[in-house]
Amino acid sequence: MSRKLAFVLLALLCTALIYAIPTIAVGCSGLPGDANDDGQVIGGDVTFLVNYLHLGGKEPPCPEQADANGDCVIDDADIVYLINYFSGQGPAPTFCRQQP
Ligand SMILES: [Ca+2]
Ligand SMILES: [Ca+2]
Repeated sequence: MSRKLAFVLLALLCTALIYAIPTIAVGCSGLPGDANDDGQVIGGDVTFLVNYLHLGGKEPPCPEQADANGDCVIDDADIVYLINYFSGQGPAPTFCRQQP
């Protein structure tokens, strides 16, 4: 099993735990890649994006943070981007830089 596949499976398995713990909305953390706005950029953000994009989960509370690759769109590329970042094979998340 590849490292990336193992990471995705682990993220999916953590879904139940994440949704079992109530969260308090306190505003945006300001961290690119923090899709669930919990103040950290960790595997839970991958889980959050998988749930949002494929399983009917909640919308990102701060959409600009969920756009991890900074291309101004929230899609599967952001999931892959975060996985690459966590595995040390990609750059850190960044914000969308819209053209003027
Ligand atoms: Ca987070
Ligand atoms: Ca994106």
